[in-house]
Amino acid sequence: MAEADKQTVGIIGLGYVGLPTAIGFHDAGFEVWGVDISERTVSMVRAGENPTGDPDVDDIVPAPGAPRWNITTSTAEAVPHCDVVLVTVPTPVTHDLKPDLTYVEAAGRAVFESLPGGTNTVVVLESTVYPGVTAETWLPLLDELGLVQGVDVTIAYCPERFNPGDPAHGVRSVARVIGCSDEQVGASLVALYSQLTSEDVRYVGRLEVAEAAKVIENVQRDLNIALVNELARIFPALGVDVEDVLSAAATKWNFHRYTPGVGVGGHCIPVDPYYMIQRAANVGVPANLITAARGVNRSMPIHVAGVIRDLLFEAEVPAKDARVLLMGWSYKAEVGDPRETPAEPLAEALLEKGVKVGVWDPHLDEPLLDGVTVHRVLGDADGYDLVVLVTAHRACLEADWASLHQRMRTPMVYDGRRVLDLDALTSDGWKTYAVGRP
Ligand code: SAJ
Repeated sequence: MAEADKQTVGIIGLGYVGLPTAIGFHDAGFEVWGVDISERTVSMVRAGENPTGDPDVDDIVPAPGAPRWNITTSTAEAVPHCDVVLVTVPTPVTHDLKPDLTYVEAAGRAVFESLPGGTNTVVVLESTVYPGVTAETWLPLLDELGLVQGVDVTIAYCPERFNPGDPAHGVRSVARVIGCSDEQVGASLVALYSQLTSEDVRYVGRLEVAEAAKVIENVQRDLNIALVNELARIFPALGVDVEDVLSAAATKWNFHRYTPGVGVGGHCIPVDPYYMIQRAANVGVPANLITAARGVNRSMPIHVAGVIRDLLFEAEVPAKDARVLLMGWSYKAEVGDPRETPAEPLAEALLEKGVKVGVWDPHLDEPLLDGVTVHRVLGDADGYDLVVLVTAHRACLEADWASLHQRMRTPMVYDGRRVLDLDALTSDGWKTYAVGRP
């Protein structure tokens, strides 16, 4: 492989992870070939625009005609130019919560079919998968295409560790781990990624070690969130606010503070545990704790819908006449990403009870769910009985709550993320409720 700083890097998939990665390598001085199957994505990126929902990417897409910046829909065009090809395609779960590896397979096939042969091009999977997927999915393709590892191609795994909406942890400032069966290629990838990020880059041995590290990073996060969500259902029944308990516990040096909420969304945390569950099932080892944590987190939107129904009943607002406004729809603050958002099952549960549901999310303007009224501006939302804070966007916290109060039919607010100043809202005349609060 050429010296790290003289290499040409290909990125397959220009989404939330791939585009910032392509930009990061371009900023680091590399020749970059970015590939996406979407004409819309390619034309927007070529025009210097940001096709992702992550506002941190808004102003960093290279301008049209920038040197060393080649964007195309054709893998076959890009790959022959590349010393290293990074694959950053989605790895969602199917409707029955099984890992969907079709994108990984299709992207791998397109790359391997485009290899010139004899160049030992390094192909790195960055998408989150369970241990064993890279080898199981890609090695059969090499055999099928008559490609020889170490001669035509070497495969590796370097999990993306990207936190949308968090500029402090962008691709140029996160630690990385690299798995590869060939130690020398592993070392060369350490040199390559060390020019992308200022943080630690480490060769960790086999593909499976790096694959597993990424999955359990997110499994651990899901378990920790599930714990506080379970506590958020226990402590109100004891007449205690869970936030008081967690804040007190967090004074201990090694207590990790998480926040209960209306649910766990996104394309990482609620998805990756199913990869671990599936892998454990493949080898006949139970993953009871990981499975139970998923159950707790998936139950939160339904739990909150039940609490809201009870609050409306206590306020003598009949469910069939009730109107509830969801503040926020995106799975996470400061990004416009509806994937796996708990807002959806929450809205569905309320609609099933006959409640009319509206939503205002300043980061999202696409139609969100049949039957939900979308307010482009908060000022259009009036006549509601209860507001649910679903996503802690700054715009939600800083909204004009006083004028919203005037427009409410019944001024009730439910803080689904424990980020509102409930005392201030109470003194402003709101009836305030929150997840985990008695
Ligand atoms: N959430 C809670 N309580 C918490 C933390 C999160 O309910 O205490 C909810 C969020 O509201 C959201 C979901 O969980 O709905 C996921 O939140 P997240 O902060 O984990 O955000 P993600 O999904 O963008 O996670 C990304 C991941 N990054 C990568 O996969 C590279 C994850 O591995 C990171 O740990 C996470 O960012 C982060 O913030 O560090």
